[in-house]
Amino acid sequence: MSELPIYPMLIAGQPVLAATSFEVINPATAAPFARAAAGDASHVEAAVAAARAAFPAWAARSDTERSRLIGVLAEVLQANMPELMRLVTLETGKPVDGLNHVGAGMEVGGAIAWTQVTSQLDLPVEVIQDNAEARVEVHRKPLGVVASITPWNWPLMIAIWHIMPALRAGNTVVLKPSELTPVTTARFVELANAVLPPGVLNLVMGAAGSEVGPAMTIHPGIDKIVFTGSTATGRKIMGNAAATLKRLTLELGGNDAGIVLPDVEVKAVAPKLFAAAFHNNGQTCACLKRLYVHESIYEALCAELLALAQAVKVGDGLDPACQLGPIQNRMQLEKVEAIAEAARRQGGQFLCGGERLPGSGYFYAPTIVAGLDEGSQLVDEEQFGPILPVIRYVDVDEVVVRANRNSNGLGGSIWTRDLDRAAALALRLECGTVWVNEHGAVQPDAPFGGIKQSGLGVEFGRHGLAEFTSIQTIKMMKA
Ligand code: TXE
Repeated sequence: MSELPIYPMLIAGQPVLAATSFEVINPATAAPFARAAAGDASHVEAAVAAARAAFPAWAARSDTERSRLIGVLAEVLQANMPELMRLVTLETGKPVDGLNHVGAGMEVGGAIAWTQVTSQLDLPVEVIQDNAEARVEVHRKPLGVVASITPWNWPLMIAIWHIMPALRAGNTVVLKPSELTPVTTARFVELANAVLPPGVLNLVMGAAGSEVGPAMTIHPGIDKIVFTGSTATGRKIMGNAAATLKRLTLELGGNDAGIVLPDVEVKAVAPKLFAAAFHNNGQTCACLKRLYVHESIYEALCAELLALAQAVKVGDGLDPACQLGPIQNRMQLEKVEAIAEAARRQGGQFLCGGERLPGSGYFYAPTIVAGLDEGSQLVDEEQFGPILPVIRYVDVDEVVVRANRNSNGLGGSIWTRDLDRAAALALRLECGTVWVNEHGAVQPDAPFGGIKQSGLGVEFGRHGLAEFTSIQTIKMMKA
């Protein structure tokens, strides 16, 4: 029997083990470092029952009280930051600090910041009409039980993005982390349950291919699903949710284009572009994934990006000097390899990388590919890994059309010193967020979400909070 620690589920305030458990792999070594309880549909039943039982009292609490408790959760995260950061690095491979400071510290620090900001948000009653005849008020009410299903790239931060607005609005939650990264989430839910009433925040876990996720998406006791992950799984969830008309927020894949205009200072923008594409090894939904560069600066910018890729230190994230860790899992490593092979076949010129790095972990060299256009897999599909296509363009108006010719619509960016021109171009990009002279920087008070096949709805800020509520209109006739 393994001596690895087993992380339990948490249902109705109690730790729950299952008949079996599954291994959690450290991608820097490809060896297991922990196990997690392998739940099944019966655990989903129990967790939903607990969340339903806890819902009326939680919804009835005052806004001030819920806001206060969420503020306490931010303090709990802060107090346990070193332990949580270590767990993030062990299960995701993310370096402690990381390229451009995007690492485990940012993951836990971001979780704290989002919790603090969400604790301060509110959705006051809106008065539409108030005259001698009538008063019309619009109230925001919690939905009931929210199911959160999270991915492996930012497991703690994305769980926080889901949970905090759901709780703030008065819902109770059943959370299922990715089978690849359940540990930090399990530890956080344990800590949070010392603060929250039993049943308000429940955790179920399932091994790869388990029935847990699908059981949540069809359960009649769940009112809403908030999901971050692949477009393919998002479609399945939407299909399953149709039978009970569950509310949905889906944050799915992206294939974000960055468009670099000829007026930039190449040396100044190159490090920002490199970090936007390669932080967390490209495994972030809003990483820069297609880089369009004007022909007049194409060679110069490629040379700068190459120098940056050659200087970056890749290794075990526990080594504080490392800027990039391993790819998070074997499946993703193999997917990146397959995309690199396709890029080779399709005529891509590899400026660097294009191969695994030595060692037992899932390490892959930062890879830059020139000379490809739309019609190649690396440009058309989300790579979600450390391999960036740099695409030449001639005409700015034409490149906007090319960038938009993609089924994804999460983010995009324009790089120029001419902010008026950037503002006009931004409006023409078909995506949920446009950044100018940066890429991928989300913040807890600004809405973020995808259009087209990148998702449904938004997260963060008041717009995101509203998605965890239903509207009730009350019309009172005075005469
Ligand atoms: O994601 P899945 P995977 C992309 C990335 C990657 C691809 C596949 O391109 O290569 O997705 O990764 C749960 N009902 N992104 O397979 O399947 C699953 O257990 C309910 C982009 O890891 O989407 C996990 O908790 N739940 C992305 C979660 O869904 C189901 C981040 C995500 O897994 C389910 C991650 C089902 N039928 C990967 N099947 C981003 N946008 O940031 C799986 N799950």
